[in-house]
Parts: sequence; structure tokens; C-alpha cells
Amino acid sequence: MPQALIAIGSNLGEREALLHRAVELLTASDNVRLVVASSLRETTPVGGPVDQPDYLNGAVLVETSLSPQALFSRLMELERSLGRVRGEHWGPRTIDLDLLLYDDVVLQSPELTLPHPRMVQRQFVLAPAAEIAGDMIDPVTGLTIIQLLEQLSAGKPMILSNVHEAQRWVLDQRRQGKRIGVTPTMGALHAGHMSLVERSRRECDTTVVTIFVNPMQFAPTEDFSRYPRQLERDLDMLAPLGVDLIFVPTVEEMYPSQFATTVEVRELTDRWEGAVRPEHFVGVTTVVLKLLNIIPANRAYFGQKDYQQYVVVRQMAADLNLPTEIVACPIIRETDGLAMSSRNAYLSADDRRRAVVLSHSLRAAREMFADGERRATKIRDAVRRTISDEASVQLDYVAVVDGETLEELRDIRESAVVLVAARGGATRLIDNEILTHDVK
Ligand code: PH2
Ligand code: MG
Ligand code: MG
Repeated sequence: MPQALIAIGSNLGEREALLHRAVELLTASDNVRLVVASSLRETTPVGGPVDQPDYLNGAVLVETSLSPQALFSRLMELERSLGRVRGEHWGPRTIDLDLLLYDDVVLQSPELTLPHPRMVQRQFVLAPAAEIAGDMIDPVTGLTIIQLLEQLSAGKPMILSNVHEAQRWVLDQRRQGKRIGVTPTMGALHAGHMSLVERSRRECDTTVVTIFVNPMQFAPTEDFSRYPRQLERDLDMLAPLGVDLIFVPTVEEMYPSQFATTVEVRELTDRWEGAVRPEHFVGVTTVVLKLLNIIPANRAYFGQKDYQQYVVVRQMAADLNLPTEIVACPIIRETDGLAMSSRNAYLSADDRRRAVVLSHSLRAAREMFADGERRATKIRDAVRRTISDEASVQLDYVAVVDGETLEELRDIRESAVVLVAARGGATRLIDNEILTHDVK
């Protein structure tokens, strides 16, 4: 039979008697059976009016044949029958019965959200829940109640999966005058991501990381389903960095079934990656705009590794007057020069060794430029030859482009960007190099 975890609380009237009565009434019928109840503890009110009395909080685990909605309605009925009057938001209440988890159900409906969207932010909920159901898993983060509690108590980042909770949290930070930095990621974090987060930590007061493998930016033939997902490892990597919030929405949360809007940056997205991956950038700009609306940050950090993505996102931000500054951070490389990417994990040992040809070819371009070569075609052809020499790496394109328009150049004046894309085995690899006078 399904198990449901319920938080109970009271800060008005005979608190203890009310809580016992609620559990008794809830588990009196055959369709709800008590598995275990936690101890009750005094807690300081969180939120709501300033001088409200302390709460008594606990949690109960039940087995039930009721559906989540039916159980939820039952809890509401009980609240009414025990004198709960709905008045002030977060005001004092004789009884509060919150459905936290119902097996591994993830649900988003106007009346009921599962898991409970504020569960992970609240010590007064997680502590009694950990006492009786520490191993129960939050189906959104995959973390146990005990892990969520540890995460919260150690001053570790808040993990939110609910759009409105995340938005409310960030808006509250902004009201406190904090400068917010956000690093949007698809998880499978590596040193490149870490460098973005570190920069955000240096430049901003509050640092947010989003982890969302965005289905809209993958074509049906691409690697959405096998894209690496390793949230626990990602959280461990972020732990020492001092991140404040990690936003990990579900696909249903980001794209409910009636979702209908896309954002397209024209022209810049026709070329290069856009030509090889036709719908890709629409997916990117749509999700980035959504993420920046949910996390209204002062700055958003992107890797220069995805150079065209950076230019496209910057164009969108300018065109749509986003208040967020789009920042690009330098490419972080493996010791042999391979640009870090979550997709490098797909490479076989052989392909991994050969993949270094991309960064080698770019180094050659940099040297030619340093030696005074300004004919873009000469540089492009040299890069192309280097990559073609590695027979097992299939070249998609090499281009020497203007860093803003992404149009191919004939002659380089101030600066240029060399873009390369290739396939090593089945894995797509991209890299780039900015050529400028003043650096190096
Ligand atoms: N419930 C709230 C708001 N604040 N604070 C404590 N300590 N305990 C609660 O149960 C509680 C609260 C709204 O449901
Ligand atoms: Mg409630
Ligand atoms: Mg509550």
C-alpha cells in the first residue's frame, strides 16, 4: 500500500491535544493506517506575523488506500473540523496538516504539489520527518530525508525544484539588496562549471546554480536520454564553493503540457552549430529566458566554450531588454588541452586521445596570428588541415569569424574567433579560440 509522509503543526490552543486528536481522527478509518509518529518538538515560528506563539511540530508516516488528492482533501477536512480558520497568510493556526510525500509521486496541480514545495527549506518539517522516515526519498532530488536535513543544517545550499519557490526565494534576496549571480547548467559538472560558479561567488552576494537537462534543445536524434545525470555528484562538487541556491526543476515543472511559447534569435542561429543542429538554439534561448525569469539575477555566467551560444544569449538579452548581464568565462581545458565538456565522458579511450587535435589546431591558429598572419582563409585552412590529418576525427566546420556577427572574415583587423566542430566517434566536440592583439 502507498505510504504518505505528513507534517503536523499547531501554535494555537491546546497544541499537543490537537495534534494527537488529528492523528487519531486521520488514522481512525480503514483507508489510513498509522505506521509511525515522530516525537513533538517546540519550534520558533518561521515567517508570518512577528509575535505569534511557538509551534509544536511533528510528522507521521501512514499507509493509505486513498489517492494523493483524496488524502489531501481528508487533511483539509480534518483541519476544518479541528478549528482551523484560514486567515492571515502564515498566521497562527490550531492545526496544520501538510502532505509532504506520497510514495514517489511528483504532482503539480492547482490545489496540490508533491513533494511539498517548501519541505526542503524547513528544519521544523525535516527534523521530525527524519526521525521516522529518514530513508524515504524525495523523488525530485533523489535525496533521502536525512540527506535533505543534513544539507539544510550544514548551511549547504538550498535545493529547490519548484519554480515559484525558487522565484520567491530569489526575489526575497533581491529585496535584501543582494547582487545575484546565476550559472545555468545541465549538470554533469566539471571544472569549467566550477570556474563559472567561482566567478559568481567573487562578483555577487548570492550565487545560484541551475541544473536542468533541457529537452527542448536536443533533437529527437540527439543524446537527451543518455545525457549524464548525476545530481548527487554535482551537489558534492558544489558543496565547497558556497553556493546559496541550487534550482533543479523537473521537465514537467518547466514544460507543463499546455506550454506554447518559444524564443528565437534569428540569423545568428542560422550558421555553424545552428546549421548542424537546426532547433537547438530555440531550445537554448527559450530555456535561458525562462531560467532568467525564474532566477532574476544581476549576472548570468556562461562558458566561452559554447561561443555561439554565448553570442546568441547575449543578443536575446539585449533585444528583450533583460536586466541580467551575460558574462562569458574562459575555456577550462584538460591538461592535454581538450576543452572540458560533459560530453567528453562519452569518448572511448582512443577517441579521447585523438580529440586533442581540436585544441592543437587552435593553438596553431594562435601561433600563426601571433606571427602576423591576418588572412583568415590561411588560418582556417591550416586548422582544417591539422584536423583532417587525424583520420578518425570527422570535421563539421572550421570558421574564422567576427566575434559579434559570427560572419566569416577574409581579413582579420582587431580580432576574430576561430570556431571548430568535429565528431570523435559518435561524440560531437566543439572548441574555439579568440584571436586578439592585446592578449598573449
Ligand atoms: N508553519 C508555517 C509557518 N511557520 N513555523 C514553525 N516553526 N512551524 C510551522 O509548522 C510553521 C511555521 C506555515 O505552515
Ligand atoms: Mg498547510
Ligand atoms: Mg505548513
